[in-house]
Formats: sequence, C-alpha cells, structure tokens
Amino acid sequence: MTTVLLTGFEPFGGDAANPSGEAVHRVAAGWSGPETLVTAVLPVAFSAAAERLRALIAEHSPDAVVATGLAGGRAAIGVERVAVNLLDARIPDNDGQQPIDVPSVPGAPAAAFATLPVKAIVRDLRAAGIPAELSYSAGTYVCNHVFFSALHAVDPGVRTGFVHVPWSAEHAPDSDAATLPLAQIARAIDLVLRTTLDVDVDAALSGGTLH
Ligand code: PCA
Repeated sequence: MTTVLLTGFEPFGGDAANPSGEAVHRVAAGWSGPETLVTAVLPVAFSAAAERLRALIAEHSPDAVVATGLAGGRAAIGVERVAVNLLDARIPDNDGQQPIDVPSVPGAPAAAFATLPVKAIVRDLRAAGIPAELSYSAGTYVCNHVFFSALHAVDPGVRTGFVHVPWSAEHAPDSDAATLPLAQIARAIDLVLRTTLDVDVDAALSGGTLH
C-alpha cells in the first residue's frame, strides 16, 4: 500500500490563520485514495517541527512526502526546487527561537533538490487554471528547515518536496494582498499529490529564470 505524508503549518508571525494547515485538513477530508494519506499540521518552531516530521517519517515510512507552508505575498502556488542547509530567521519562531546562520542539518551538504516531479506539477496546476510557478528559494525560516530536514530524513527513492501557498482570500491581511481562495489552495495541494503519485518521470519543460 502506498502511503503519502502531507503536512501544513500552524499560524505564525501574527497571522490569525495559516492556509497551508487549513488546506491540509480539507485535502484529508476529501481524500478518496487509493493511497493512504497521513496528514499533520506542524508547529512553526524550528526544533519541534523538524522533530515531528522525522517522527512521522519513521512511523509511517511514506512513499512520498509533501510539506506545505504559507508564503504571504506570493500570488501563485510555489513549487520549491531547492532546500538550503541554512537557518537565518528574520523573526522568532512560535517557541521564541531565532537561529541565525546555523545549518539546518549539521554536516549535510549545502543544498538539496526536491525530488518531486516539480515541472509536471506546475504544468498540471496551470492546466487546472491555478496560478503556479517554480521557486528557487523556500527562504531560510521554518519551511526551508522542514524541507531540508525531510530531504535528509527520507530513504532514497522517496519523493519529497515543499509547496508554498499564498494567503487565503478568507484570511487576507489587507484588501490589497495577493490571495487565492482556500478551496483553490486545497485543490492545488490535492493535484500536487496526484501528479507526484502518477507521474514517474518529470516533464522536460523549460522552467528556469534568467535572473
Ligand atoms: N511559512 C513559514 C513558516 C511556516 C509557514 O507556513 C516559512 O515559509 O518558513
């Protein structure tokens, strides 16, 4: 039986809600398989989030791991390609920790690539009418830490990656903010899982940036 681990995050940084955690609940409620879906909403805390994620991976031995988080200000679903082995927190996490210039995983390489079919995912999201883009930085905060930790923790062959989502229209911080409806964010995450499970070889599409 194929098992997928899907995570989102709790609210942080003064936001009342985190659409990633809310969308993960929606995806779980609508999941009809045939794969087993394991979901969790992680604390926005460096140590606790990575510990919880490693425990979930050890407990469920998932065949794929998709972590999601909020990137407030982005207008599209961001499929992350690169996790860096660096923590540099601009604000304290929900436990009050603010690591600056320390590795995510001491002794590990400087960076790691997502092993999801990232280009096929962006293609399929766009085909469904959902704004989506490849992203080359997941930042240096808790999301990047979870992303890097996941890539480091899984066995070879376990497809693993990270997806950033915009603010939800339901909890926009102000009327000018870029948002997507929560239902569309949840549909996007569902499609990310579907493409991850169904596409063996990533699409050979141009997805780079000039700068
Ligand atoms: N976004 C933050 C941490 C939790 C979340 O949802 C980030 O991008 O690091």
